[in-house]
Amino acid sequence: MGAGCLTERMIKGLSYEERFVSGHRACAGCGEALVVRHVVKAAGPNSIVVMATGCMEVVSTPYPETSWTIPWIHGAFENNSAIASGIDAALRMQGKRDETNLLVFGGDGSTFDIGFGALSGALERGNKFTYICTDNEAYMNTGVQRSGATPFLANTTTSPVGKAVHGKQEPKKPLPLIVAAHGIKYVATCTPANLYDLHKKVKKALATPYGSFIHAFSVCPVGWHTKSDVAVELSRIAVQSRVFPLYEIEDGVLTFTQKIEKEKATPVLDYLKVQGRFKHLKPDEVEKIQVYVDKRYDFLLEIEGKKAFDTLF
Ligand SMILES: Cc1ncc(C[n+]2csc(CCOP(=O)(O)OP(=O)(O)O)c2C)c(N)n1
Ligand SMILES: [Mg+2]
Repeated sequence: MGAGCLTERMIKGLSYEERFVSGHRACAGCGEALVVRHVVKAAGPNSIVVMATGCMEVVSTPYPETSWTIPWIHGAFENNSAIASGIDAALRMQGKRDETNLLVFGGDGSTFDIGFGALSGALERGNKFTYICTDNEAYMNTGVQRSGATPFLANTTTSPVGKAVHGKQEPKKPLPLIVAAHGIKYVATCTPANLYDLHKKVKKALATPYGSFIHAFSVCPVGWHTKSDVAVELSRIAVQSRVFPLYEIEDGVLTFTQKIEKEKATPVLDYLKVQGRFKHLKPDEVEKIQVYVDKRYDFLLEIEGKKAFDTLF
């Protein structure tokens, strides 16, 4: 590694220290593991991780081994955020709240669906932690079942492609916006292709009083039926095609951190065509997805720069 590279990393504050270390059993090319690794890298040493059931929990803690060099606790889907609320309260009692980062990880199944009640309650109560949803758009650990995060028309084992049904019939739940509507001060999206952006957002989230939320795009080569070397490139295409917009919502105001003009956007087809979960799509279905992606992006453009969400704290 050249000195120039080292200098750039140091200037931008990217550390070499690992807290989610190698030797875990994530599949080759797992985007979710990349996100987890960088989030805890950005967080720093005084961090506690609460992690729901899912791929990341399973691959990183096969008893008696662990890939974690910082305190880590496993929560069920339903009580992940409740455990974090308890740790938040305990840290306050101990007078250690300000010096400790509390990170909560959940997959999309955990966050969009099963653990949403506990997350919503904790946000409403004003508990302080940074929740990171690693979204690989299905229940991957149990064999690729659809979740509230699975995109429209994607093939999963419970939204299969047949004559009557052509993949998932429902659109993806707009979770970051639903979370922002709780009135918390910081919500952001990130991908592992935009590392400095990811690091900056994690640091901002952790500095936020009360709850904060990060939605992380997490490629799954197994469930998405892609090659195992595409996680970073596909994350980049997701942003460029406006499938996964990069933004922050600070104090209720949305700002794009990378705005993609319609004329310069990559066609959504470029994003879909490298993934086997979309290989059944007919041209009119691709067009439907394109229209849908544009509509969702237009909505974000409409609320950009405005106080679109009340902040309660
Ligand atoms: C209440 C409950 N229902 C179902 C399961 C079985 N289960 C274990 S892991 C998993 C999938 C988790 O999906 P997600 O949260 O998206 O994480 P991923 O594995 O995709 O990273 C499921 C359904 C469980 N452990 N608890
Ligand atoms: Mg998942």
